[in-house]
Amino acid sequence: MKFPDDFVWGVATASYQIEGAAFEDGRGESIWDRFSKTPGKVLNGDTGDVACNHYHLYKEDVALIKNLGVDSYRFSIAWPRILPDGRGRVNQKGIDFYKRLIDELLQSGVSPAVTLYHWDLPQVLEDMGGWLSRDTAKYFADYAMVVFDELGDVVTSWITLNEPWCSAFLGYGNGEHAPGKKDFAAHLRAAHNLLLGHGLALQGYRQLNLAAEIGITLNLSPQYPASSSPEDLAAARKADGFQNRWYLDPIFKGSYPSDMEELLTLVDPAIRPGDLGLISQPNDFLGINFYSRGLIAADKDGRPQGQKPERSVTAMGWEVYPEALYDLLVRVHRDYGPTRLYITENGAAYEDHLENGQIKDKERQSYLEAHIAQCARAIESGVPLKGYFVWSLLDNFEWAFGYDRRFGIIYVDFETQERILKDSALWYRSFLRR
Ligand code: IFM
Repeated sequence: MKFPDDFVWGVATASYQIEGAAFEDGRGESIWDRFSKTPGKVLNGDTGDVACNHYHLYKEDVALIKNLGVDSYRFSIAWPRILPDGRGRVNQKGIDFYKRLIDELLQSGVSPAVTLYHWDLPQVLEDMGGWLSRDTAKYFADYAMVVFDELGDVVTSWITLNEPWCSAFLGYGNGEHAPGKKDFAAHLRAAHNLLLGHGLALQGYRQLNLAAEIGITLNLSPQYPASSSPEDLAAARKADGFQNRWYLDPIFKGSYPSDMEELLTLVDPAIRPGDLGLISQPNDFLGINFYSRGLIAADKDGRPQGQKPERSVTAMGWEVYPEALYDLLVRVHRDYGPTRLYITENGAAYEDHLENGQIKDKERQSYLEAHIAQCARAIESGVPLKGYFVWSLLDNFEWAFGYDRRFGIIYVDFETQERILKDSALWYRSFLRR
């Protein structure tokens, strides 16, 4: 495997999934606080109240990051820690936490890659309509400006949104995530307002003339037809439109996919003149979170139906199919031509067994090795892939699955908060040394 010398190797996390300290130092309530405390929404009634207690253990965690030998650490900022009311009053203690964290990283020679929105919307804004309201896009840009102002001189890389498909569809479409709304048509409005928020934040950022790069992260997944029948081909194309092009097209082409008529009529009322221009302003990079592929057949009405995986699956039930990452990278480069690409998340949940102080997570290690190999292949084919971040540094709060699914390369004992490097972490460290 060959990688350029300046290739960025990293690990990633997100605020609600690791920080804990949910009620400390003036942090406001987020939609995930409310949702996780709603009976039946999260497995075992787990919440992010304590999570990995990273808010207090950040020094130890940065030492672990340094010890892995990565170049960069991707984490997210909790909007309700900065603006407990979603807008207006700034909570200095929240800003100070991220300043301390970034100082610690910089002193350790690790560059901070910061996501502004990884799903923890202030609950007060949800009460005013959340992402179904256009105002939230503006409040997001205002919040971003506060953060740029405070941390703009020390951050290396900015990501506006993490996986808007999840915020929109899982949050407002099928209700599996906070805020738990179930309205298919409405979720497309949420998606549009999220993208608008990205556009407004990007516009504000450009006026500051800061040096750091800025982009957006999408969760993309190639959708392969289950057969070569015209019906399956058309269904796979639809699934691709829904999952991938609905976000890629507005960001890189300034329009929603023209072949998705049924969705276009639903989103139309939300679009105002100028919106798509804002959304498609040039960004510096596209972040891709990649986990698996889709295998799609048409049902009797031609609708896309996911098929049973052909290969082994992870604890999430997601098929392990590394070649899809190569196909995806080549296709995104060819069809959209982003200046730079990063894999901002890639990793796997497996059941881990702690034996004699060790976790022999061979499957996770093979997953990572196989996907990194596909990255090398893509670079060889001319894809401007500039970095790769493992999801995740630590076992953490896996949203609706609570603490039941472990993605970390570092094991967390949630009773004692002890961290133990899994074999996959030891492998990643020696791979990076080599
Ligand atoms: O844990 C999540 C992360 O927050 C966003 N991307 C997918 C991961 C695994 O489900």
